[in-house]
Amino acid sequence: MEGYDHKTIEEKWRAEWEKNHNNIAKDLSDKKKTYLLVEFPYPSGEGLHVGHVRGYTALDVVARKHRRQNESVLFPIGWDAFGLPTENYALKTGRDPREVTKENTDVFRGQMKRLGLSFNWNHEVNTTDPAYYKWTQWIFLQLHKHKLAYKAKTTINWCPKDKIGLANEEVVDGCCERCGTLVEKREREQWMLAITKYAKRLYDDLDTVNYIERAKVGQRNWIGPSEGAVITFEIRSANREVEAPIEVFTTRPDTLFGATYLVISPEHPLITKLESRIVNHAEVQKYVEEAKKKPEIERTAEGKEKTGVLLEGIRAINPGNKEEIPVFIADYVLASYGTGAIMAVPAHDERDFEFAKKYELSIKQVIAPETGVRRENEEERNGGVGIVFDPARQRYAVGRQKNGLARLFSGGVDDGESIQEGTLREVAEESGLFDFKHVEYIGKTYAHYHNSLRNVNRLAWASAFLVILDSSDVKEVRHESHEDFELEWITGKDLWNNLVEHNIEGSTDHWLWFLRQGIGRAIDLGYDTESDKAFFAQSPYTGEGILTDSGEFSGMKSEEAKKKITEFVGGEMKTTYKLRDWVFSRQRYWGEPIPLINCEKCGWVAVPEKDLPVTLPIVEKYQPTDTGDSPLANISEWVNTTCPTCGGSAKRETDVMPNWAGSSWYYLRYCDPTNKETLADFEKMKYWLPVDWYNGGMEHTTLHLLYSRFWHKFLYDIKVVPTPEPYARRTSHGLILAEGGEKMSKSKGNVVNPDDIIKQFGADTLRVYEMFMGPFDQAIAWSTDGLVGVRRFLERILRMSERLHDIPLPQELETLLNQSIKKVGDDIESLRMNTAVSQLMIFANALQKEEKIPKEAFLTFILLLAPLAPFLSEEIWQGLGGAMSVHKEAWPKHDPSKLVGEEVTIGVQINGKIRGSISCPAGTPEATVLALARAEANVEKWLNGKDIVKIIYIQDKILNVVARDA
Ligand code: ANZ
Ligand code: ZN
Repeated sequence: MEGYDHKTIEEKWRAEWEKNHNNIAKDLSDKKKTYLLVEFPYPSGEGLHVGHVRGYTALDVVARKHRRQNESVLFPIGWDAFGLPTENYALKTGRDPREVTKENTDVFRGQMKRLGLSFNWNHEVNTTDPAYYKWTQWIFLQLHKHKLAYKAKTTINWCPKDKIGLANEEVVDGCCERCGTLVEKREREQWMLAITKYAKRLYDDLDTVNYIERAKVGQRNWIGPSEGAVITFEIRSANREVEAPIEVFTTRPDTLFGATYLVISPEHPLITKLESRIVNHAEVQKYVEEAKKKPEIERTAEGKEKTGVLLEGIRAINPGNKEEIPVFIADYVLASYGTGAIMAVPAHDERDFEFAKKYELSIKQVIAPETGVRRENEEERNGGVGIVFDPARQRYAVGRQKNGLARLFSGGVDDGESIQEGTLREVAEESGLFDFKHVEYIGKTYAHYHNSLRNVNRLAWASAFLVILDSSDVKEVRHESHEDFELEWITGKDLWNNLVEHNIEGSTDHWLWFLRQGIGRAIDLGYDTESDKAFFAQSPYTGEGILTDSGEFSGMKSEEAKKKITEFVGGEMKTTYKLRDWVFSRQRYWGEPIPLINCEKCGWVAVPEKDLPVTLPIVEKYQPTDTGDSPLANISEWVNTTCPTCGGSAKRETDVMPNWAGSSWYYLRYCDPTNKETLADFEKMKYWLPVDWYNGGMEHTTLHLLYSRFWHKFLYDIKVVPTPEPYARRTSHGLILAEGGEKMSKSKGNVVNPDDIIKQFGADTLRVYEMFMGPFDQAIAWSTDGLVGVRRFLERILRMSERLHDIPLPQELETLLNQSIKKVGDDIESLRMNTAVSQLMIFANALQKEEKIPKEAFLTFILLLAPLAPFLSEEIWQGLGGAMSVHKEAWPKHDPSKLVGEEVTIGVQINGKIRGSISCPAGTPEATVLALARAEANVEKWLNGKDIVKIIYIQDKILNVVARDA
């Protein structure tokens, strides 16, 4: 470490910059603006962690570069300071959370400055500052005014330990996200925000923004649009009177004719409405009570045994075929989705199938899978096949052809026969078997195949029957001339394997489908005791296909039938969303008070805007209440107030806002953090918005982004903000794991504290190391070796600065210099910080090899290094006579005519397959080649979301990547 006294260097320049180098973002300047945003931290008692440093440093590098491109840059920071840990800590120690927050933010601020983060400190905000949350409350009042905030009785997730209502997203696997306690259900009046009213726009407008794909996917899934139909079923009671109808939501209206029962959720209002008609009401009521206690995920969990109760005394009419069908309640149907009621189609839906099996309800196939591939000159016909089983032998009867194929006995239908009659006749003629004990229809397919005996292509409506033999006696066999096969007995699995072997272009797909179902049924009936139960199981066909048994719609493609059937029954096509309204109440102290007053006469009345903010009362002591009310409920001087409308006595709302509130709009306040008249001046917002680049953790890409986009769109609608979207671009950094790859956690004692690293190695080393450690969007393990390597690199740079000569740039360095300018610049813009650093290392190595290091080139190197290692760069720059400051020097420009050295083409293999190739200068290092390869969509497609296990790079020739699912 000798020679590189990072402590002195960093302290000196930090003080110097504070004096002369304050980053002041100039509003409304003529310059091009760039608004760079990082997620503001929750100022916990633990201080910054190295994960913060990764995201903040990256955008700090970007900010420093853009300032030097003569742009007006806004790069603000602040504190998302309401929240449970502070509240709990304050509760435990009996201290005021304001004081605790102040201490914590002071620590964070100091750390950020030591890191050399060039935030615009004059734009700092704090969500717990009444001058800030005045406007959070103001936005809430606008939402309330526009009927987007409403109070509703909901079952909430209740954490009995934290005594707090949790939003769905704060419940992880049925437990409280914070403390891990099993979450209970409670009924409560809660303030809700109607985010669902914005579902479509939040979904559609994702097409207009540049977010990393994972963020878009996360949001799309969370919003979860589902296209379907709402269809009304008439309800009749026992005396055939018509009762209130039931509306169902279905994504498969094409399966209507297969709806053999209805299911309504236990919370459905119809249960109360029809109380007098439901004969077994007591039993039903008991089921309802139990269902209410269960969390949603448990109710809908896959593989969980379905339960339900038949509503005796009422029936529904299927509007497709007018058949009367039973109605159940079952907890697998959720009240909060669609219409809270479904038409059950057990032949085509997994959950309905399971339920129907259990309660022995009828299962009716109405969609036939289309199997095989379409061929030329297909002959159409209807036919049936028999899956013929002899229980005594435990074998299936097949016809063994000369070519080795085992075929099922099958044939066409003659005039006047039903399919079943025709099939059984063919079975008897072809096999000689006749002594049938049990015959059952299995299903239908629409099959393209080649009949090898007749050598014709066929398109057939094929039906399958399970035929159980009473005896295997045979009568005379009547083969037609082309039919050349022998009766043979074979196990189910052998038959399956034989058909698979001869399955050319899906020719036997329909038979395979029949076998699964038919043998599954034989097992169910107890006849086949040897076949593999798990393998041959009846299952619903959930795909698309051709309609069958559906009246006039039979023969239609399911896709087309969706609309047609919906129209036919007077239903309505509708998109439903998984997104739920946002539960906005928290029963806590340390949050923004909800600015509403409840008056007995006037109801809920908004606090007049002039009276904002409604500040949190300062109290000696506050405790969560046992009733589940907020601690504020105990502070009567605060709670009791007068009604703004009638002047009568009234009470304040004691719930506070959730953590998400302050962070939903902080980027607006940054534009104008001290404005007293409005949340931010419109002209200033017009200048700065939208945020050009927002970086934050992967874990916030769904909810936080969605919530703030919702508020933003609302504010846009009421003309408070100038743009329809808040963030033009969103990137995310991956986690930093502990050395060895585990998650960092206090309990494991493997947390790396940035303060320690700064002390021992310096902030510059920490910054450059975190940028160099790996691809920015991926999780990466901390490595002390890597850190030490970076420190040595910086030491070398310092030593090189003592060996400079005023000599012209040698020819061979010219290309590298221009390439480095271009590459470092490009990489910073695309957040490939690791390859930017490796390019700097290559450049430095080349300079170092020169006997005399050319000063000009070295200074250019320092200009490129400056955003990454701001302290050391300043030290060297000024030491060499540069002006104050290196951070005000123009960003270097490359000469495009001097870029090309020798170019090579490198093949990219992923898991042994060539997936693309890239061109780059000869000698490009592995990390850069990998980054370039990943920039190719075709390559990235195979790596996206995967972990890279191994890289083998043959210089200038081929890059081999071994990856596996993360
Ligand atoms: C009949 C049907 C037939 C269905 C079929 C599916 C397959 P997604 O895709 O997730 O939106 N459903 C509707 N409301 C429900 C509720 N409140 N609770 C539980 N299930 C509900 O799912 C839509 C499908 O889930 C709907 O389409 C409905 O079942 C069921 F072959 O209707 B379907
Ligand atoms: Zn009143």
